[in-house]
Amino acid sequence: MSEITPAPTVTALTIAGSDSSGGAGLQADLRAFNALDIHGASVVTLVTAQGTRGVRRVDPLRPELVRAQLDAIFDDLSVAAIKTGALGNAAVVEIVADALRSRKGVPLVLDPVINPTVGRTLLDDSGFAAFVRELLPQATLVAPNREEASRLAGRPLRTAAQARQACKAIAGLGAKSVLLKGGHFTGQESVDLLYDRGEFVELRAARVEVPPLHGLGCTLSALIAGLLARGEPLRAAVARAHAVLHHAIERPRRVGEGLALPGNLRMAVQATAAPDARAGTGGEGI
Ligand code: PXL
Repeated sequence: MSEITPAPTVTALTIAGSDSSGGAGLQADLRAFNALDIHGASVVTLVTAQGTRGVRRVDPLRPELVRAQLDAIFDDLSVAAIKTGALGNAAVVEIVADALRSRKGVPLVLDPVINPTVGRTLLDDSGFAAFVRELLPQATLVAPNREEASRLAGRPLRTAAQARQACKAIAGLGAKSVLLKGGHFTGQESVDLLYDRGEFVELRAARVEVPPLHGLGCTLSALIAGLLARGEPLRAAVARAHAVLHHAIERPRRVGEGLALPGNLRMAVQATAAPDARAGTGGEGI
């Protein structure tokens, strides 16, 4: 009997917290990688206890255990892109930053998770300082929401002009590009603002009447990391991830009494594929 030799599979890595409800965190990241048909590896940084009504408890893992997971992956798997989510504290941030310093060519997407929509903090103050000092300078892209951008830039963020200034300030901290997500602003449209190599690109979407959703930031940054792993250029990856997420936002799902979730991502990937790719038979559609 002849054995089938599997082809090497594109692999992305998430370094993030576990969300027991399955909506955000590494569970959302792995779902996004899977929707793009790439393999997902995961380094768990912390464990949350939460349903859809908020985070009840957060326990960071022992730093040695985070390091052991990173070593096990980097000793063996070929990782084509990395994203980080909730990191918990400075000890974990430093271990992650250390491991990533020896993987300089690999695209790195940072979701600077600090506070969940409801519940306890996911990055303490010294962890935030370590994040700015050690991880931001390594980032291909950092994708803050309004509150995170305001904290990173050290100033309030109300107007469009302030949003642009904040992007520049955050790039000044060392990130190659910045995606300021518009979901937490108000207005008829949600505008995500990408600042990349000195230029701004606006990604606009009609604000849709949906219940408050959970896991959007994780999903977006994981989609971007996944597309970068597939070799997409940054701006194309951000635009495609934005379109995929928007499709899923328009089809929310309820799994509990609290926050709802974006809809099926695999369907969103297929529905937003270029028309010629959709017509093809391979089902690639990326
Ligand atoms: O959405 C940010 C986030 C990231 N990671 C984990 C979370 C949350 C929000 O609840 O629980 C583990």
